[in-house]
Amino acid sequence: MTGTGPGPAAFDMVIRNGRIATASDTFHADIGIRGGKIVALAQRLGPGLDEIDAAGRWVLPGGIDAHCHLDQPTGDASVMADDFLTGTRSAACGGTTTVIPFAAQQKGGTLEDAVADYHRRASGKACIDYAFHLIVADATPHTVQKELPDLIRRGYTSFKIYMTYESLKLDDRQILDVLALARSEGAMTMVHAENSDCIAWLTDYLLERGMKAPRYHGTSRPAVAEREATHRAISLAEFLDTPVLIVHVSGAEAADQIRQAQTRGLRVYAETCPQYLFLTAADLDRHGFEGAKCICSPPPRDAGSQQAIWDGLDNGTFQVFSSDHAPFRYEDAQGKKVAGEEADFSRIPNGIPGLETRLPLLFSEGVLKGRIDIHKFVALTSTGPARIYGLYPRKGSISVGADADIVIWDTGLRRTIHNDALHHNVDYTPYEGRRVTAWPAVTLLRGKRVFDNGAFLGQAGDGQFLPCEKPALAQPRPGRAGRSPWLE
Ligand code: DUC
Ligand code: ZN
Ligand code: ZN
Repeated sequence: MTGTGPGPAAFDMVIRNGRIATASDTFHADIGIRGGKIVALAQRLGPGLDEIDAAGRWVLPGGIDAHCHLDQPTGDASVMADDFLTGTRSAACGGTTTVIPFAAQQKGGTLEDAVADYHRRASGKACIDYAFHLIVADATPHTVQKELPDLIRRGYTSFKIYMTYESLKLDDRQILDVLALARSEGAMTMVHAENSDCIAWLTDYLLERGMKAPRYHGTSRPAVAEREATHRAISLAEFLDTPVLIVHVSGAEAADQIRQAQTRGLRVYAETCPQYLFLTAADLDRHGFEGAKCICSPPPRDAGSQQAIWDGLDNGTFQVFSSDHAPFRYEDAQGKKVAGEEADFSRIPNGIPGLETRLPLLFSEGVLKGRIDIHKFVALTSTGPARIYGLYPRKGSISVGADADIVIWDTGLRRTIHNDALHHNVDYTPYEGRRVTAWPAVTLLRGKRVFDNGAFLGQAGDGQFLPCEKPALAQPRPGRAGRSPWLE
């Protein structure tokens, strides 16, 4: 549609008549976009070269998927199905305009090499904007004291550490080294919290008794192992008086630890994901090997856990809702079947796809069913991650000066999720056959339509790398002198 008003167009694009929602407000206004930025918000703006009538629709900031794995080397014969082209294409079609995947250090390797490698994988391929978290898998003095400070200064201001997985995990002493560095540099530490030894012990126990099927993946990683590690991660962060963010929380046990810490005044943040709202252990018990499609860690749990996660989204325990997209094809010798269909659960790659379905699922089941309000939806899926990872207000905001990353939503739909309509490179979705009632009508990346009326319109290379600021939320809480006297 072209602007029809009098005089030369003042804007590259105007979105008219929409009902705009931010993390705090709802208002009706036109949005004027020039040079990829929001430059005006007002009742009746002049013409744009391009215009969209959003009457009767929600207009929200573009989604930020702050936890996804794209083209990440795995360390075994499996290969991730999505690279930066197919992954970001899929994200855009589901209303996401920024992704933050992981540049993962290999044990024995450097973070610098991981970052350089990851830029090569992303550059020229990404269709939406992207930043990188680091994964610190080898916390040597060189990595912690030299590489991390350098990289933080260059815009890599968050890093994930693991308490489980043989090739990735750090021990408590190493975790302290990383947390101390995060504190002194003002970076955000994300923790994968599961007790490694409990899982290894129980895995051996199950396999010795012939319990090999995919469903035993869930059995081998019980909630108590997640709860213990969550408690320990929080305690280590408290010991050093520094913020920490627990990723992919699966249920009440871990959520309770986080909530208690928050109530005690600690800067403990948390993320959860669609699989903990929409899947349970029963999905790992599908016929034959099919349960492998839903193997991820921590595993989906039960209906009570799902309710606890909904409660935590509503009551503020969680600040971030991400996909943890970790894509492996099912019918593929480099995917879920990398060790064959007879393989025991411990040899099945962990991870499920979810970049494209994250927002429609939460909008449908959360906002439209009254479990969370529209502001919470925006906070969890866009503004919260932007603030926590140092991208705000360029991202995660509908305000003058922000990037024009905007999603216009269709609601009241009756749509069934089918994998063949998705845009990732995975041959299944765990949500096959599930009904949704919301889907993006239009996704704009810096003012450009990348998804419109069911069609992907973006291009490889449209996405820009985003260096992140040091997040204010990663600062130790002021006024807590004396809590950790060993730091004075
Ligand atoms: N768990 C992770 O920690 N990362 C990727 C996939 C998964 O299931
Ligand atoms: Zn993880
Ligand atoms: Zn992950």
